[in-house]
Amino acid sequence: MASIELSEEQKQFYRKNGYLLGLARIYSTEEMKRINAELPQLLALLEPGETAKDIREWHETSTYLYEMVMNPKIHDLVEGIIGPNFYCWASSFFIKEPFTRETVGWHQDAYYWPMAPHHTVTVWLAFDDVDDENGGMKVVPGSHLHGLLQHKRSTETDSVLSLQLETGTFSEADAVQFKLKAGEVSLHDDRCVHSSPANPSPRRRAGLTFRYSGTEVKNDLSVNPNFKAYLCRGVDEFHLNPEGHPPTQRFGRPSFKAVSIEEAGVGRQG
Ligand SMILES: O=C(O)CCC(=O)C(=O)O
Repeated sequence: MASIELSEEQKQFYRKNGYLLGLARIYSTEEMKRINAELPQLLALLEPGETAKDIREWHETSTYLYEMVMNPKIHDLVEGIIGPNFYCWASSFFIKEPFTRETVGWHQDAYYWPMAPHHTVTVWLAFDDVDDENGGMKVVPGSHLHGLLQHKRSTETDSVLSLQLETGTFSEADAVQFKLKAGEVSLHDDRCVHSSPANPSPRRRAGLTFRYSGTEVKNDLSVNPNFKAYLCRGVDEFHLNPEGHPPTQRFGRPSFKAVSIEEAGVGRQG
């Protein structure tokens, strides 16, 4: 597979702004068709009352997802941000069906996660073309440089998250609209302020997130006890986290219910 390493300019942009767009495509149109065609088999494992947002860490039990987690092209991008030694610990869907009201309130991922130090990048893989019409993500450039901001219980009843940033802690007017073609990815830092609005359009907006951290990042098992690190590149000199085992079946769900980011370590400082 051809390497798609980040240029020095792209790395600098990420350091300054906390996100990256305009990256080489990870999956071709044909590959995305195949990935989308298989998705219903994963969704079929949901139990009554569950939705796609309950699919968390199923890469641990589904080669369908694990193959994406371990995609060398994605690893090339992550290595440019995190460095040579990193692991993946999370995957989750954010699917907005056409004409739906669900939003993602303004937040910083690191506020929720019981992990230190902050050295995590999210890879957001577009399953559909995503833009301002179907609820694409918005990110505030440079917001990752100001530490963790105060969050409060969400007052947005349609938000899938339970917390949101206090108004006045960031400048919404500065936010950049993410636009991606299916098969492309964006990257964002775990302290970056971001959100996404509802999807009033007739087009689905589905994305799958993967979270990659440097091997020096430790999860607090007392808050997120099922945490498993899957080494992707390099060596783990620190052995701070339990290691995961690759899945053997195409589609399967873990026996545990993964801690959602809303329920995990809330209010950590960093
Ligand atoms: O997909 C979205 O709209 C939000 C995703 C998000 O909050 C994240 O990846 O951290």
